Amino acid sequence: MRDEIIDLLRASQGEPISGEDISQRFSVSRTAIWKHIQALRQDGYDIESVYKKGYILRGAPDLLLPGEISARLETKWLGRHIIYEKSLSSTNDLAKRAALDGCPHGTVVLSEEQVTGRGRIARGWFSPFAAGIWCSMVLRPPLMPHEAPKFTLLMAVALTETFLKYPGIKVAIKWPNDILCQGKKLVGILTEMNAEMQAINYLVVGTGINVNIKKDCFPEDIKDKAASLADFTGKKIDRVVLLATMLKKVEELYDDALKNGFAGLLDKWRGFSATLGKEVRVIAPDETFTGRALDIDASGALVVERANGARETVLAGDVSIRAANGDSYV
Ligand code: BT5
Repeated sequence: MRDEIIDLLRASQGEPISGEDISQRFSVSRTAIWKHIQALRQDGYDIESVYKKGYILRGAPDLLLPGEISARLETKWLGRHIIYEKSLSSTNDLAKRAALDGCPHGTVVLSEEQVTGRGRIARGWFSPFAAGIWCSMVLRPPLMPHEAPKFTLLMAVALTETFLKYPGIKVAIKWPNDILCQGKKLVGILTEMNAEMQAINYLVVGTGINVNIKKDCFPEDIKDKAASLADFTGKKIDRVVLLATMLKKVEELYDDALKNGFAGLLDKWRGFSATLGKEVRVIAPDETFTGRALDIDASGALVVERANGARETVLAGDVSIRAANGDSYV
């Protein structure tokens, strides 16, 4: 009901609507409407009461409230079911529980902050309140488990295409799961899977986007290598609009990949890559070596040529790229 009240106030575009009109519209008492208005104010909506005229919506809170997102969402299935919390341990953890409980394909889990946000291999992810998009999507593609890594690439391409709409942001994708702007990490992606030998049960694709985190708010250990989108646009970014745009893009790429295959997506990824053609240091689970990143193969694995000409196919690991002055890997 609260989302509907907000929709109604928004549609009236600054003209007051009386409590009486709203109560008739929803067939509830005026007291019930008053209580809903109070709760909406608690959520941060700026709702003015004009004596003897009614309520006017003056502003929405800077939060990823499901009603705000739905009002802007143009997707068919992605984000049509949203689980929203103000604070969580990790959106990926809640998404996995929701997936096990049978939540629909395309469910999106959002939290304004994560207390123990996760990177890969038990690393942390800094996720301060209302300053980023900490989001996990539950996807149930009818595919084999070895296809799962491609969804990390899909997410990276979707975000890169979304960011192109923001002037000043020129991003590149670092294999396998980072998006960088001027060498600083803006986005990290964590894809987790529940599968049987022959089929994916579900994927949880977790995405952390630094949107409006102030430079001096990053913790000491990452402040030199992390950045926010707002650092490059020079002004605060509307997270609701960004999220709705990104979900539309992810849905488009997902539907296309499932219908036509991943080749087109991999080509787009190659075009956005910060890694290909560069001297890289690969820290794979079993060894560390250097070489030149040549390509990604059809499975999304990185192909690296060592100095002796031997080619390695890297399925998982960290990659650092040799700095332009050749001194170090960053
Ligand atoms: C990642 O891991 O980059 C995957 C991050 C995924 C985060 C999302 S948020 C929503 C969902 N719920 C979760 O709990 N996780 C996902 P990795 O490549 O392992 O990088 C982790 C490293 O990035 C850390 O060890 C830090 O050095 C650095 N880091 C941590 N927080 C950061 C931030 N906000 N911005 C940039 N770098 C960060």
